[in-house]
Amino acid sequence: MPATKYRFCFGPWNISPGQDPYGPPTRVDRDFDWKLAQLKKHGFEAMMFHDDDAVPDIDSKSWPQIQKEAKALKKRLDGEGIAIEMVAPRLWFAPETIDGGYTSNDPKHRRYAIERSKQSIDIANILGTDLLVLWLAREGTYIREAKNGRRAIDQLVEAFDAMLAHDKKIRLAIEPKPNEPMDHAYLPTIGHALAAAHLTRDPKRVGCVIESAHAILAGLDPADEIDFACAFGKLWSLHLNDQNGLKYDQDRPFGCTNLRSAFDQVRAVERNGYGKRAGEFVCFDVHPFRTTKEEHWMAHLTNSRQTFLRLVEKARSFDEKTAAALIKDRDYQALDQLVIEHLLG
Ligand code: XUL
Ligand code: MN
Repeated sequence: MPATKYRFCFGPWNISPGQDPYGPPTRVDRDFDWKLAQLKKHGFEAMMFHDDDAVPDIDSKSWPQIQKEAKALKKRLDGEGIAIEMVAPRLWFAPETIDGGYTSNDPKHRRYAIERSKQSIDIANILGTDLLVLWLAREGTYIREAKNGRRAIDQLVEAFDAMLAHDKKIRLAIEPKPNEPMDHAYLPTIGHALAAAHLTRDPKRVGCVIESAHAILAGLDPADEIDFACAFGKLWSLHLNDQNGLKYDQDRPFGCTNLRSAFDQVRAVERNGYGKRAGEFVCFDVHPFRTTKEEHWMAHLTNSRQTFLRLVEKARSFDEKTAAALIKDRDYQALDQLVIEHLLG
């Protein structure tokens, strides 16, 4: 089988200006044109979009206006030869989503979340992608007594069903994350996401996005999550990054904290053939360190891409024969060192 020729992707939010909960931006934000030019210049071929990345201030605009702006964006990206990887409804900013989207305790707000998701599907259609990513940011609780966990699953499935019914071709890719902004999320792992998929009206069209940091936050191995999702044919997007332990979501450059885990993720990607099918991109959901100067603003993305490609070489040149012999001999001590020497070498 020919080797995968990987294609890379990021979202406009990944060129972030450096704000955190404790301080303002440290770089003057750049406009979309600049971000797009950077994407092309640095060897990326696709962009991810939240609905309001595609159409800013979306809630203040009419559908004809949204449609017009989405069509203009599509024309622009086609002209530049850039693919649109996915659209994701941003259901965590608006006042209507303070208590969650699909699982808000207020029925008006649940309706808002579903309507906004259907609108995102219509935008995805205009932009030419059949992938709707659902990061279920506020679908959880600060205190568990605030919501009924059983009802929350029913509400999530009801919302997924409404989206699947709205469009016969759309595929929903759930991006689980166990915590942040919530104390606990209702679909914290890939296993939960794929189990929930089976409660929907069309399980074939409900899959997932794996983000390395989110898996680590759940105490899981991102490489195992990749293998698990691929066993179901459900890995529909991939957000590679890194995370140093169980703390706030760090979105570090790929390989920054744990190069060996990054190597294992690349091996999992390679053995499952992710990246071979049309529309499959390696996305980096990474952010620059707050200290980053404007002239180094793309380094977290270009470094992640470079590390990924270097690790592809490492995965392809790994001494599989020796590894297999050591596995047969149950000499995992030597296997461990084989990996370490290979990564150091
Ligand atoms: C949040 C996160 C999001 C999604 C898209 O942690 O990863 O940026 O990838 O909504
Ligand atoms: Mn992500």
